[in-house]
Amino acid sequence: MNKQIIAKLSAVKSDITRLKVDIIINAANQSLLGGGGVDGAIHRAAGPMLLEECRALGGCPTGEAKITRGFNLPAQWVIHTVGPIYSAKPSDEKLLTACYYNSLKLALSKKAGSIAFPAISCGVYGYPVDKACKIAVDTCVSFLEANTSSLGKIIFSLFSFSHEKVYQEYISTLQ
Ligand code: AR6
Repeated sequence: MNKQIIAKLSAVKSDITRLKVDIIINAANQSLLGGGGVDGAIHRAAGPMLLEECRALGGCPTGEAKITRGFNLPAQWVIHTVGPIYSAKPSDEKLLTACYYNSLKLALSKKAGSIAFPAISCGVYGYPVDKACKIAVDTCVSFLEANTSSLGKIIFSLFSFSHEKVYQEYISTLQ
């Protein structure tokens, strides 16, 4: 495993709405019109202009991603992606992988130096965090390997110490 790539990854217990990164990722729903969890927190912190910009996007299918400005957030951009509702079927993994891949592609198009992901689908959508963590980290590593020296750092912003531990332990197995 390429050490320089692993060094770009970190997992921290944090409120993603407070991170001073170029782009944060939102775990949204297909309407893109806000909701609870991290989606609600991002809309509250960004202010009402975010909802206005989201309204013009016309929703987003599961696994895809769309970008808006960050408005009052410290982050300049928000990438909204829609994770799968966990069903224990093989399609879950495909769709969650697509969320990370499509978000990373958009981040690359903005030449982002730093981006932060929440644990997409691991709240209301019920995805087991150990499975979701592996998909998140593996997809980011593959993307960085295929697009060397493109993106700067990738932060996994976790909302609990238990989730932080799952991510940190998995990342440490890669080194
Ligand atoms: N910063 C970082 N992570 C957070 C924050 C925060 N401020 N707030 C919550 N989390 P969820 P989902 C964590 O439910 O499962 C929404 O209503 C949270 O602890 O936000 O993809 C949408 O509109 C969990 O680990 O997203 C959709 O309807 C993770 O973020 C639906 O929920 C994701 O939990 C999407 O469900």
